[in-house]
Amino acid sequence: MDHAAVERTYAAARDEYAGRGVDTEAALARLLAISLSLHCWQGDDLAGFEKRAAGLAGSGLQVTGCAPGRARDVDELRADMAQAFALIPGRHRVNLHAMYGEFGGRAVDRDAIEPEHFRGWQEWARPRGLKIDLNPTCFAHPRAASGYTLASRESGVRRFWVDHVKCCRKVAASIGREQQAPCLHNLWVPDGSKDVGADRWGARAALLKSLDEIFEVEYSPQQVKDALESKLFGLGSESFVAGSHEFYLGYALTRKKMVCFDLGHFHPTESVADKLSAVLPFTGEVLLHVSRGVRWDSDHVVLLNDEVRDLAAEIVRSQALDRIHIALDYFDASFNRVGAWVLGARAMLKGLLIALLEPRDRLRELDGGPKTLARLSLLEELKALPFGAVWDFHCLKNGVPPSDKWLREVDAYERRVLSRR
Ligand code: RNT
Ligand code: ZN
Repeated sequence: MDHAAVERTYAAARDEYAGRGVDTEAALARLLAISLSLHCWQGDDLAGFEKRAAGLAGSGLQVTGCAPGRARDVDELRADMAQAFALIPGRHRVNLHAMYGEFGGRAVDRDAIEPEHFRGWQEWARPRGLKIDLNPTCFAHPRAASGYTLASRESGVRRFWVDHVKCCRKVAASIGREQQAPCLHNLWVPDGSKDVGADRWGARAALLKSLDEIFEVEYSPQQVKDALESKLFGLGSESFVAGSHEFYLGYALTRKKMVCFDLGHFHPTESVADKLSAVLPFTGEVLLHVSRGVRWDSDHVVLLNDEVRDLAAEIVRSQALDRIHIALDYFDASFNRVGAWVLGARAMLKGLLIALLEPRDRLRELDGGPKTLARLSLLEELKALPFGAVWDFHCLKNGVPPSDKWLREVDAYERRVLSRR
């Protein structure tokens, strides 16, 4: 479809939505204001740039696949991310992990990470209008090999990871100051046990103590916003996870932090979408890690499935878009890694667009009472409305290929760059 055809199709769609009381232009303006935080770790299978190649020891994370072209250094990773951003409409964010600092070939341990190690990223991000977020890396390290970090009952180990997270918050604050916008700092630790244990109390007491020590240092929320990411279970932590949802929810509510909901970190029948209206009245803001679990927390690429559509609908219905931060979190090495970024980010944005195109007032009128049939029929009808035409128009207007045309550019990049690595 050429430009003119996209515009014609859009004009028809716009009228159809208008007939249902929906302003497509307003929806697109709101969509453009939403930034996703794009996770750098999809580009290199979570390898990072530390001198010591640590593998993913003690992480419970598993990257599978052997597509060619994994980014091997910071220049390659930035080039790949830039290529992905060029195919995603809107202005987005870069989500870093501590292990992606630039350490100049030196062995800098995790408790010695400094803001200067992230200057290069800031210099790269600034002219591109990208804001940066940061995650401590409490895995892929010999001191995480036991499977315990902040909840470790070995005081040396625990102290080491407390110091690491303190370093990361210092870096995040410096990034936030420099970019004149908060850096979202999200903490996930793998801590837990593979088999039946007998001291959940001790592990959680240690985690609580570590968190309180970490957050003794206060930073302005203009610079850093802290989030805590829970998990139900992981590889190697099947029997017990110290940082469970209840633990972090309690912590976040009493210490005024954010919780981070990862879509892969709950029982498969639990809905993160449903949690937003339950938690947001009590917490200022939340962070989302949008991922796709296939049978388990498998971190598959995000697709526009019912889970993502429900989540997007709840984000939009909350009318609190600025209090809900959306990051992506998956790592798939089985196909083109740049394409995986683009596919997942576009799927999330499409979900948000569909949600923004809902006739909100009409739906609310039909909620509750004897109007169930009318409500369900309208919800069914909305699924058939031509959001794809609105999406394609949005892409063209924002200088990125519509429909699946972006694939050609990803293929060309693979031929030109990735396959030569
Ligand atoms: C792990 C968490 C965590 C990581 C990243 C790499 O289960 O989802 O967010 O995926 O920090
Ligand atoms: Zn996550």
